[in-house]
Parts: sequence; C-alpha cells; structure tokens
Amino acid sequence: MMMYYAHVWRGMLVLWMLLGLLAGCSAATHPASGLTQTVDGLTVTLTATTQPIVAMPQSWQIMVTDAVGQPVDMAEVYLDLVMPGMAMGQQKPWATPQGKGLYTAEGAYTMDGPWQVIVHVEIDRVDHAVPFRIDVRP
Ligand SMILES: [Cu+2]
Repeated sequence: MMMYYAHVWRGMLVLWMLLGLLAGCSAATHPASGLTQTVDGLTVTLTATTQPIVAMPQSWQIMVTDAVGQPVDMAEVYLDLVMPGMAMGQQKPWATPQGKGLYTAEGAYTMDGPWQVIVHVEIDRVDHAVPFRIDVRP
C-alpha cells in the first residue's frame, strides 16, 4: 500500500512541475506573431515577439512581397524604432536579406512602453515606410 501511494505522489509531483513549467514559459516568452500591412502595393509582414521585455535582445523578421505576391529581394530594408512623442535617440538596425523576400534584423528596445517599429523598404531609391506598434514590458 505504501508503495502505491508513493507512486501516485510522484506522478502528481511530475504533473505539477510540468504545469509550472508551462505556465512559466507562457509568461516569460510570448510567442512571436506576424503582423501584416500593405503600403504602396508592398505587403510587409513583421514577425516579432509580442510584449517583448525591455533591453532583451530581439530579432525581427520582415517578409516583403509585391502587388502580385512575388517576394521582393532587391530592397534595402531597415527598422526605425521610435516611441511616439518621445526622443529616444536614433535606433535604426539594418536588416540582412535572407532570400525569398525575407530580411532579418537584431536589436533591443531601450525603454518599456509603446513603440513604433517602422519598417523601411527602399526600392529604386524610393522609401516605403510601414509602421507597426509593439508594446514593450518592463
Ligand atoms: Cu521612451
């Protein structure tokens, strides 16, 4: 009888630890989400951590397709990270082309609060600015 109870208890402990792990994961690392906007016939999808934490390293994925859905590879792409109504200094990470319309950039948010991640896509020296809102947690 004692053996049986020990077994059940161990099982419950493992389950409890698993639940704790799951809860901890979802609170600490919010899943990346894709936000899509179309500007000047360009469709830009920004994939980034939702509710990122201030000063934590971030990576942004930017997918660019044209009006007929073809990937755009010959663009110059960079991000302009701004806080509306606040001078935060210039933060403009360049994005590296990865092919098939995908560009990736690295950086961090330097303050918690509402940010605008403006994706700049330059094609033939014409700038297309596509803003996204990201809320950064302390
Ligand atoms: Cu600020």
